Amino acid sequence: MNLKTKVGIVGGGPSGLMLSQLLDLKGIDNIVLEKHSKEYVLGRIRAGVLEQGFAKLMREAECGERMDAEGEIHDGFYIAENGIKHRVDLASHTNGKSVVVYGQTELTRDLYEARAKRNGKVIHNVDDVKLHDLKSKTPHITYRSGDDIIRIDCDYIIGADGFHGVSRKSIPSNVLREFEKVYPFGWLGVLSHTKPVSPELIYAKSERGFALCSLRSQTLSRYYLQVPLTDDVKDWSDDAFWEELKQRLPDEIADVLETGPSIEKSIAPLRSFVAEPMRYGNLFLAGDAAHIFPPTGARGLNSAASDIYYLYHALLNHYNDGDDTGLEKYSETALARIWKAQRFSWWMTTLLHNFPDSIEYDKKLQKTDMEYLFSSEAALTSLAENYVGLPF
Ligand code: RFL
Ligand code: PHB
Repeated sequence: MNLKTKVGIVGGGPSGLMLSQLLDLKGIDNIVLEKHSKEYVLGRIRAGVLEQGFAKLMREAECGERMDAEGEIHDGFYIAENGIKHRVDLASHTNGKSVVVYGQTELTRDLYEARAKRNGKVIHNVDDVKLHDLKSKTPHITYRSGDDIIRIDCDYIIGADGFHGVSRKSIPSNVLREFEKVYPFGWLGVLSHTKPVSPELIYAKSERGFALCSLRSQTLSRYYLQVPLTDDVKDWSDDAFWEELKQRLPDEIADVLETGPSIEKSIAPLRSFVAEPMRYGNLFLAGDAAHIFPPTGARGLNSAASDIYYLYHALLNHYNDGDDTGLEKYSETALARIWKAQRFSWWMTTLLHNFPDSIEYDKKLQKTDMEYLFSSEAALTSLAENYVGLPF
């Protein structure tokens, strides 16, 4: 069977769905191919903090209603260091900017619903996705559905299929450059139906390792612990998790921590990764397909949003005005912002974690970095402007 569309989008995560919805609202036909079922995609617990640029894009995609009703605006967060809590006032350091606490699961659900409402073409459970003739004016995608091979002819292919997807791997290795830093620890995350320990997020550095107190709502908490990569999630009972978390938090926080059964528990390794260029012929990479951030600065999903913003406008200019400048400059423009977000998430990760191989000199610098941060309005402004998201 043959299908035809303008934009073929590989990957039905937040990046792919968002671009699909934005293009469709402007009458640009597209098809999304997703490897997994909708239930599987919605079962992945990931991001929780959205910068304002992302929230704006959700509204532009006519998907912002529930986010605006149920998401929480946070204009600050805490950094705790060995028992002492410091507040980072985002609003006062950024002319009133803030972030929205709204789970990636909910946001993805909103995007799926919006696509369904407009009869968007989102095809699930596709196997063997392959990209062809990327350097030609007539690229195409093939995939397997049961015993059939389906071909989709398109003008452009968007690779929004995450870190393990097929798109980045379709770029010849003599063209693609990959920059990677793997951290010697992971994050053990727990989601639980308990009241969040703090109305605002707490990033806690302690001698036992890093911990994060986050939330999805006033009845749903999300907590993380830095753990060695050798740890197995099966060896972490709920009791062991809560006990370790308490030990890493300031006493006044640990004392009021509400504990309960976990409804999700998983370990994610921490990695910084960038692939360059983000374009090869008529294939454009977006989101986790092109870059990965350690979660410490909450940049992953937010950086996917800026890729989608640039691509959306570049494709609009192409189809509406025959202007290809945005497409030509996409890789350069997107990468400039990505590297700034990489710098920030690397810095925040380095500031807050215990590195097993760090020498005394590194420890002194880490301590000095923290002291400097809370003694300098300039340093706090730099942290705040990066956390709420650099402009795009
Ligand atoms: P996704 O979400 O990985 O979606 C890609 C989709 O492509 C599908 N796929 C394929 N489809 C067709 N054919 C193939 N061959 C395919 N191969 C794969 C996959 O099934 C999937 O559905 O990438 P996308 O859309 O670019 O979105 C990126 C975000 O998911 C990611 O950056 C964030 O979750 C990162 N992240 C955070 N980001 C933030 O901005 N703020 C946060 O607070 C935050 N917290 C986090 C995070 C990521 C975490 N983990 C587990 C990695 C917390 C954690 C713990
Ligand atoms: C989350 O709530 O999952 C979360 C929040 C902030 C981060 C990372 C993850 O920096």
